[in-house]
Amino acid sequence: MWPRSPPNHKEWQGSGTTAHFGDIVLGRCYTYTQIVRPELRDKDCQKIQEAFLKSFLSKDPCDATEQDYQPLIELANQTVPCNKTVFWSKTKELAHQYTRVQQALFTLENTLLGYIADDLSWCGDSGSSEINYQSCPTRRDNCSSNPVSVFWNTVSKRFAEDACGVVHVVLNGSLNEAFDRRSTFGRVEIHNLHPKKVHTLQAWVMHDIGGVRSDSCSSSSIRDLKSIISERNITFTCQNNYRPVRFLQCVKNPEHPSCTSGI
Ligand code: N1C
Repeated sequence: MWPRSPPNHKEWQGSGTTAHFGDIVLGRCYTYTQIVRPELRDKDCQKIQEAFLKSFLSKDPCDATEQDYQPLIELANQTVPCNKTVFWSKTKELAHQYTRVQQALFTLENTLLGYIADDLSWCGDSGSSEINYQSCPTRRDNCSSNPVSVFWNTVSKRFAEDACGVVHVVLNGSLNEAFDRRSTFGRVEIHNLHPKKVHTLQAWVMHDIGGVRSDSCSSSSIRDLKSIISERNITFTCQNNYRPVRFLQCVKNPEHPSCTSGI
């Protein structure tokens, strides 16, 4: 009897596990703990790799849970200092460019777990202990509890719970809605900030240079965000085109009028 689908048959609609997944995880773990943040040099990258693999191997890839990732999260645990957390939504590249310059600031990908998993894909199968390099399930397979989505939901929740002081978010003001309740930021992170620890959320609404100014601090989507935050007894502030981040956008467009005169 053939135990599973034959090789090369694509079971799911999403791309499969990133080639060399295990090696990439181990390599990124060493890069981060030995070079990027040597204060974490005592982390056990072998154990972290093993815990990551165990979180999804031999399991139904449409039934991943927060618990699957608890051992990994505990091994990789790290403290982000107060006032240094940066969230983002639809502005990943810009937010990362900013934290690259402001090295004291942390997006989730500037923490060990986010750094290891960034842009990777992974899944297994309940009927085998192998990594599935052929295909992985997505929402299109009617499988929202897939290992990658559950991972980002779980670690985003934890990242928000751990935040303290003033926290920041970089939003995309060139979209129809800079704040989207369905995004990870809108669905998970803002609801998991602890009002006793986080006193202010500072939003930076950035417009693409030469793009449309669809949404700004005075728009309805940002009013929506403000009301959710205020109801949670956290102070909300908002700035359009926050200058330090605008300067990064201007590096690529130095002659644009918004970069040569006061912006
Ligand atoms: O849904 P989003 O953005 O609002 O999620 C971003 C938000 C950030 O503040 C992060 O802390 O949630 C966290 N986060 C990641 O760090 C992350 N890295 C990679 C959430 N998702 C992340 N990914 C992948 O990008 C993941 O597969 C998820 O579905 C997308 C979300 O990107 P988005 O819609 O721009």
